[in-house]
Amino acid sequence: MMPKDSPLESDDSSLGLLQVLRPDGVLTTEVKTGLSTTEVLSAYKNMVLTRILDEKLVALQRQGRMGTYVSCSGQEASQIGTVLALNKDDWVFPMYRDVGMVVQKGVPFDSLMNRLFGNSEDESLGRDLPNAFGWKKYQLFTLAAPIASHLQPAVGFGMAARSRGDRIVTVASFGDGATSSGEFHVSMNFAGVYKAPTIFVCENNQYAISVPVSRQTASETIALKAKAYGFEGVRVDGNDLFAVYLATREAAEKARNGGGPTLIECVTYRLGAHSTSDDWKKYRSTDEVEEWKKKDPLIRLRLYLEKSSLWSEAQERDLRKQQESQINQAISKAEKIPLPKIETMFADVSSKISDNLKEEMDELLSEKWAKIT
Ligand SMILES: Cc1ncc(C[n+]2csc(CCOP(=O)(O)OP(=O)(O)O)c2C)c(N)n1
Ligand SMILES: [Mg+2]
Repeated sequence: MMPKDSPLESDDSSLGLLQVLRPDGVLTTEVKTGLSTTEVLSAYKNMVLTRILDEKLVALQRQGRMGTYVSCSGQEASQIGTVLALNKDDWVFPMYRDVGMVVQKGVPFDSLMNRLFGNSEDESLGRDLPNAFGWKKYQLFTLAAPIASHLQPAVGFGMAARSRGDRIVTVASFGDGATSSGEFHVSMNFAGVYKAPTIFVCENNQYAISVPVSRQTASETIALKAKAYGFEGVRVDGNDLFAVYLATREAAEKARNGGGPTLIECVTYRLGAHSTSDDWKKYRSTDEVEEWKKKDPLIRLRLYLEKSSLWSEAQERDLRKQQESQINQAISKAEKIPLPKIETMFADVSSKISDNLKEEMDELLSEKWAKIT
């Protein structure tokens, strides 16, 4: 599973940590990633874009301009490295925190903004949670609020595709907290027995809201859990784009060739709060956060690019300026689009609006409710 010459702390891929790029931007080994300079630069730009966007969206929520938002800062390498290793037609079943996956999947900015604002041009007409990133045409499965409820669909979808002769893989992305759910067990077990072409990507960001991973499981690592289901678990440095990419690429190749599932534990950290609804200072120390900031996935890749003479201070400045303006324009455009009309709540539910729903719709549209619509 591991590149032969990769430096692992352990011979067991589920216990050691695969790291290719150190926090100081130096490669730990001369592993060939197979990525072109253009691909690495494009992934880096998407990581920066995701970070700027993330910070902007948290600020918008604070200003009362957007609803609840779930931040992904710190997890960009896990998210972008995963999608970078997939084929275009592979399906991703993301979790709410996966803004980086959405960006790397190529979802147009306008679609993403319309979803976050839940306006009338949002494909799901504001019915989804802002962080529910489903778009069929970009092979992104929609999310339901219960943790890990998208894992079984990811396994079933992969098996259905295989029985139709489609050589796609499915990726189920979830957090450390999700591994305590029944759905995690059922999905891993089913995938192991039926050799589903599914990659389970656990973004272990150390917390489930305020619960640290040490209270989540007594298992030595999360990757280790795969063994009990009869397949391989791999533990990677989730702040290292190259490590995530290599592990996922190998898992995808294996799944595509009938070798079954893999569990990849991306060891990472969420730099911000769980969502715009909590205060991380209540359950984490500033020292801990500062320690993780030193392992920031963006800084590490930027250092590598600069050391390789592929990037400069001036290019960074220009990129940020250009991306900030792109983000600001997309926000002001999405903010001006009106909310969906109230009657859209009743559309697309069944082929014909039933009498009782029609009655409710008429009442909502009547003068009585006019003020709140
Ligand atoms: C079944 C279920 N229980 C509880 C919740 C409330 N909840 C929302 S997010 C979350 C934490 C999940 O943590 P983790 O899986 O580590 O993902 P993270 O948010 O850290 O990325 C919880 C408990 C829920 N959505 N569904
Ligand atoms: Mg977590």
